[in-house]
Amino acid sequence: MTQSIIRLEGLTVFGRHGVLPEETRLGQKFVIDLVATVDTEGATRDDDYQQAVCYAALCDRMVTLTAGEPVQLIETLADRIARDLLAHFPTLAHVTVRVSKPGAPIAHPFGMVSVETSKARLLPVGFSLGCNMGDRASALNLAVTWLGLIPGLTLEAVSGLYRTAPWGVVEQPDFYNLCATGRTSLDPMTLLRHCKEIETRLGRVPSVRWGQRAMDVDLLYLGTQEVKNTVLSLPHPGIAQRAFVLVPLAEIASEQKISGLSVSDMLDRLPREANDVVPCAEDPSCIAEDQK
Ligand code: PH2
Ligand code: MG
Ligand code: MG
Repeated sequence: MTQSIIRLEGLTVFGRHGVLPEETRLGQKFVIDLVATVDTEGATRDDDYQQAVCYAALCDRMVTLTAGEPVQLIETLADRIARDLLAHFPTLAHVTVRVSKPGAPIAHPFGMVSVETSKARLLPVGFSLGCNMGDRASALNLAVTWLGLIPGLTLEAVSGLYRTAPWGVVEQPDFYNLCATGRTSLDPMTLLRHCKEIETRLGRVPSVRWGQRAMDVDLLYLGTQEVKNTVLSLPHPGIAQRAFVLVPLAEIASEQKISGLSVSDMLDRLPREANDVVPCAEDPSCIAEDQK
C-alpha cells in the first residue's frame, strides 16, 4: 500500500459559528487547515486523477460545512468536517482538521485560537487463532482477551472453539482454533506486531512451518487492504484452502468479502474431510482433555 499526505493550509471561509448571539448574526472569518492521509496506490501507479482524492473537492466540502448551519463550538465544526471527509472520500485513512477563529470574542490581545481534531477510518479486521500444545482452550481464551485489550482495536465477535485436524503437517496433535473480528484504526504492521507479541507471551518459539505451536495469531484481512512483504500478506493467502479458518469465520462474519468472495461462498467451495473441524460445544471431551 502507498499512502500520501495531503496538506492544506489557510482555507478561509465566512461562517456564523459561535456561542454569542452577535457571532451568529454578524458572522466572521474561519480558517481551516487539513492534514489528510490518503491511500494513493492506484492513483500513483496509473497517474490517474480519477483514483486520487482531489484537494479542491476536499476544500469544497469544508467550505460547504463551514459556511453552512451554525454550531456553537469550533470543536463541533472540526468534528463535523473530519467525519464528513472520511464519509465522502473512501481512500482517506486519517484526517486532522484545525479550525481557527482569528476574530474570536476574547477581551485581550491574542495571536490565534484554534481547535484541532483527528479521526481515523475504522476498518473491519479478522483474526484466526490456533494452537496445539498445552492447555489449548485456556491459551486461546487468554489470546482473545489480550487481543481485546489492544488500544485502537475493538473486538466485535469471537467464534466458538473448534477442534481441528492438523492441516499442512499432519503428524502432530489436533489443533484448537477460533476466529475473532472487529474494527480498527491500526495499520497492518502494528497489528502484526501485536499478534506476534501475544504469541510470544503464550510461549511460542520459532519452529518449522505449519508445525506444532503454543499459539498462532494470524491477521486474515484488514478492510480491502492488500499487503505483500517478507513478513505479511493481506488478505491472508491461505484462507480459501483452510476449513479451520473458514468454519469459525463463517460463524461470525459469513458475509465478509475477502478478495471479492464472501466467507460463506469460500466455505461452500472448499472440499472437506470428515471431522476436519468439530465444534467443541458438541464434543465435551474437548475441554476436559487438556485439563487432565
Ligand atoms: N495452523 C497452521 C498449520 N496447520 N492446522 C490446523 N488444524 N489449525 C491451525 O491453526 C493450523 C494448522 C499454521 O499456522
Ligand atoms: Mg497460521
Ligand atoms: Mg502465524
